[in-house]
Amino acid sequence: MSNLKQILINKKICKSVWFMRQAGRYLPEFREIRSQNENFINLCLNSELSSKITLQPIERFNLDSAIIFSDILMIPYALNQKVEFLKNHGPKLETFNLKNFLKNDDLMFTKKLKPVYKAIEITRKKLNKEKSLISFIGAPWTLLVYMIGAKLNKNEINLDIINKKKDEIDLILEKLINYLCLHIENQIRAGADVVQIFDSWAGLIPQEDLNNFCYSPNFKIVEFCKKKSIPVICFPRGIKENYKDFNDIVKPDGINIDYNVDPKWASENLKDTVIQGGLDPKILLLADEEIFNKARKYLDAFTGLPYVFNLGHGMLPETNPDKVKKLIKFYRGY
Ligand code: 1CP
Repeated sequence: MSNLKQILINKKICKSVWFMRQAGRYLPEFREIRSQNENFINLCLNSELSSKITLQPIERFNLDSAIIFSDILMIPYALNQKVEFLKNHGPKLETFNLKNFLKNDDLMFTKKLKPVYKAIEITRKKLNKEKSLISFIGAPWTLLVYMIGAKLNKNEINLDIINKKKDEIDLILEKLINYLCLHIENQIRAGADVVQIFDSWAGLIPQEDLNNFCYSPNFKIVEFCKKKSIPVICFPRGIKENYKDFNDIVKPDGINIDYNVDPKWASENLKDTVIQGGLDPKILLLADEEIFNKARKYLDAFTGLPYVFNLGHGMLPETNPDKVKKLIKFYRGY
């Protein structure tokens, strides 16, 4: 059993490190491949290349887990909503159409994502048995924000759209939960052994809607994973002190804290779960000693508890891979 799984399932206290967005943007070997593959969705659908990119950070840093190279927006793609990644702009989705959305079915969905599952199969064969292969999904709310075009900029959403379409949104979330559970099952069947749920825009949900849009959908997916004995890590980014309610209600095996959550507070308030991450990815842009000092703060706060070393959000594109290497060395020796 991989060490990540042992920590999540048996609450074993041992070292385990991987980084969100470890495969991609900041690695020169990724950029090389990316420069020859202009269409990002097609790159995610190229099983051989996707597997190769997944393994790049493992080869470079000998991390304990690999996360499959794909994207949360492969779900709207598989549900026949056109997705494009524009240079220096981010993702652009075709206008949402409920009728078209409801025409989808499980068989078509699985068929469109076959190359992702194939990439997992290829990667699992090449990856050392002691290492986890992490699969992931975007949480229903976070996907919805992209799908209905509610995202205004980095920190704001169009609440008018949300308020005007509440009934429709409940239906979309319900359907998404089913497809996401299917996607998890397919990924596990292909050889992944852990799943992480990215609720990247949970912090934008008004307090009174948290239950409906965040806790409840995450809970349903976690319940599904538990029924299938699939270890699951949740990442409800940006919900501040609501992390405690989230953890008490959703009860995932692991919870990734973001960099605004104080590690000491987390160690005292997030009970019966394995904590992962927290370190601000911006720290990796600083001098070595400053990086180590910040890392120490997390490692000290979680002494005697099962803890997975990771970041409080994805690695930044401007990160120098040598700094990553030094941080891993510091962690292994601490
Ligand atoms: O242009 C490029 O080269 C593409 C950059 C890129 C990469 C490398 C995107 C576009 N997605 C990815 C891969 C990716 N995305 C992984 C691969 C495995 C890894 O290395 O970790 C993962 C896990 C994701 C997850 C993802 N995609 C999230 C959740 C995590 C987070 O960062 O909050 C989100 C929100 C996305 C959407 C997305 N994908 C890409 C962009 C530019 C965006 C939009 C981000 C935004 O709206 O700000």
